[in-house]
Amino acid sequence: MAAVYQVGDSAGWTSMGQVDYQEWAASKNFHVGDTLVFNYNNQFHNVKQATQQGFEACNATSPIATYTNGYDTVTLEKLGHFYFICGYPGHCQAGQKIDILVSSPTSSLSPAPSTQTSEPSVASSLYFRYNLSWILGVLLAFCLSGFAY
Ligand SMILES: [Cu+2]
Repeated sequence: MAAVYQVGDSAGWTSMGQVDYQEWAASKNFHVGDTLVFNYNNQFHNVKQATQQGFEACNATSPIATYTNGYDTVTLEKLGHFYFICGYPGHCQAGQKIDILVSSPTSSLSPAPSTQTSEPSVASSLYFRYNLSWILGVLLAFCLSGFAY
């Protein structure tokens, strides 16, 4: 299933320092076919897809692609790193840069078995509790009927 991610969530694509884009990217699992949305005021920002060198040096002079609409969608069409920086002076240096790592779906499958194994144990404990209350109910009924006679 392809996902759509708004970069920086509600803060969007900004240089004001509210968003740690490395932390934001690290909290996600990006896959081929997912879409990034860069939401920003295009009077103050833009989006430049950069090389690794351009990303590290905050150099936007030879971008792979440039987006300036203010509501730009970028589809992650292949595995590997996608580097984006803001081309306005000082913004990349202020932290308006993001390294998106697109990984293969197999790497995201490893955490899945742990959640699957935890679910039946919850279900069985609920089943056990239900059974226990039923047994207690029967015992109580026996006691009460014993008193009645
Ligand atoms: Cu900017």
